Amino acid sequence: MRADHAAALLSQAAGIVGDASARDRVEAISTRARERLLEVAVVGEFKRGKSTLVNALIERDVLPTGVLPLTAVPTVIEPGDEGCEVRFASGALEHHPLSEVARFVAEEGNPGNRLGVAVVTVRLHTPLLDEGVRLTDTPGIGSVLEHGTEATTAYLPNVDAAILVTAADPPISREETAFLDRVMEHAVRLFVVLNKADHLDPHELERARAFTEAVVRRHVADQDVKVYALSARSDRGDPSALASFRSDLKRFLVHEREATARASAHRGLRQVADGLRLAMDMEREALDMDAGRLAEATRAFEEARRRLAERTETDSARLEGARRAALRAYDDAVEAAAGEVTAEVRRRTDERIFALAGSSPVEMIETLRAERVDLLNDIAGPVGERAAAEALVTFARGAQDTARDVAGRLESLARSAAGSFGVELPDLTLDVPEPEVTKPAFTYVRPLALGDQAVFASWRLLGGRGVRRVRARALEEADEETAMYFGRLRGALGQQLSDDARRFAAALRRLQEGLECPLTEAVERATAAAAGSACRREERAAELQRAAGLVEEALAGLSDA
Ligand SMILES: Nc1nc2c(ncn2[C@@H]2O[C@H](COP(=O)(O)OP(=O)(O)O)[C@@H](O)[C@H]2O)c(=O)[nH]1
Ligand SMILES: [Mg+2]
Repeated sequence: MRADHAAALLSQAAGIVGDASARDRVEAISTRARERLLEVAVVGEFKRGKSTLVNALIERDVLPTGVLPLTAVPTVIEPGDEGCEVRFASGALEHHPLSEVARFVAEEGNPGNRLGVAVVTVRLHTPLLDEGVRLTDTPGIGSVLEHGTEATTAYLPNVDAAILVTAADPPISREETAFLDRVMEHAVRLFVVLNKADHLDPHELERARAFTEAVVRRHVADQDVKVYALSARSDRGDPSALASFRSDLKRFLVHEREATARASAHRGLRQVADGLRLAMDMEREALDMDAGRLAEATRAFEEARRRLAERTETDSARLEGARRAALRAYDDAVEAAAGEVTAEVRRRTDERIFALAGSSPVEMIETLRAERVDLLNDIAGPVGERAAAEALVTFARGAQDTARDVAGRLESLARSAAGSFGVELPDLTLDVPEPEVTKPAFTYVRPLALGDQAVFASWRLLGGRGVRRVRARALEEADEETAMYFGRLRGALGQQLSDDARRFAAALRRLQEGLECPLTEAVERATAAAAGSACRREERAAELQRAAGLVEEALAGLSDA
């Protein structure tokens, strides 16, 4: 049975029963299932033709090609009103026309990412995007390749499919095969494109394709991966190869969309159905109770609800605790590596001072400052990323514990409600949310340096002693900036975790209300119905009977699918 048929039956049943909140939930579940976008990441080494391929897939030249991309800035392409949204590391948001994308994502327009861009989101309508797809053009493979499985666990699960773009010259690289291993761990559907087919003659091309396929299959044993040899550039090679890739990709996306939407809608709908069924059973039993017994059952239910409310109050505190534990994990990881990072930054600074020996003190300090952003991204970057990933994993673990607790207490509310009204406890499906953790948007930008140029200039007169002063000053700045790097990343992480915690608390609240509201309303309706005439009670019993039939039909449909 299709989820929308089950949804229609449940909505009708909720209408008969008079449970408006169940009807709203059914509506929300259907909308969410329809609106969820599939995430497709396009990865590969620089210059493989990723951006060219994305443009070919969306049939518009939106992304700059043949440019040096900024490693820290991914470009997200999703369906929406035409335009480009630039999010900065500072949190600021700007809107620009599509023609300006290059200004923010390419080294040329934004050298060293001095604008501090975190992510660029391009919106437009094209047939592929309107299927409900979000593409991410990643700047290079390093940004999706994480260190260690735990770290990747925090990032990759949200990706539905990855397109690895490689080419024959040079052949598939170590970084690219390392990426394949990650794909394996996370059951992400993989497509491999061997681009620039027009560079090879048919014989060479077939050999390159077979070689790439053999390498891929060695790494991704459980997927029957096909390697698509094609030319992403529309003015090169055989256009039918690109067309065939596009149609396979589209077929997968349409199918996957239906399957994932169906799976999540089914879980949600089953929960609504279980809640409705229990509520109806309670109300039916109540219709046959005498006033004294009904009052007693209601009191017992209220008591169970009160206990539930007490424990609910601690959820936010527990999530806040998980957030703090996450930041501690970050601090510990940074602290463990800080000595090494500082020493390496100093060593590289010294090397540069030696290389810059002919320059004046002012020039030397300015050059070292300008180079420090890259130096820190290089040395502190991977450490920071690992530490942030550890923090996210720590948070996710704490959030999962909280979710398990909520599920346990909802089961006990249902048990106590069923017990006091003397109805059989159904198998409850609780659509327990998974915490979604997001990697913080962070780009290190140069701090404002307040240098005293006159003092630096005067150091020239000191000869060898002047160089010593430059060195002392440069090392001091290097130390300060290393600490600043980790501090700013911590700030971005803390903010991100607060957002994640807030969203997760809301999801847990929805889970709880999904069961608590229908039961509470059922008890209220039962009290009202029990006070009515015998004739009205009979009518109500018949309505409940009819609604129960619809719920059973919906549940039967949801369980065969
Ligand atoms: N001959 C040929 N060149 C291509 C093809 N696809 C991309 N290119 C070129 O390869 C260069 C890098 O492409 P780009 O999309 O910027 O690569 P990215 O860094 O992976 O995003 C550009 O000059 C493209 O024009 C292709 O199919 N054939
Ligand atoms: Mg590119």
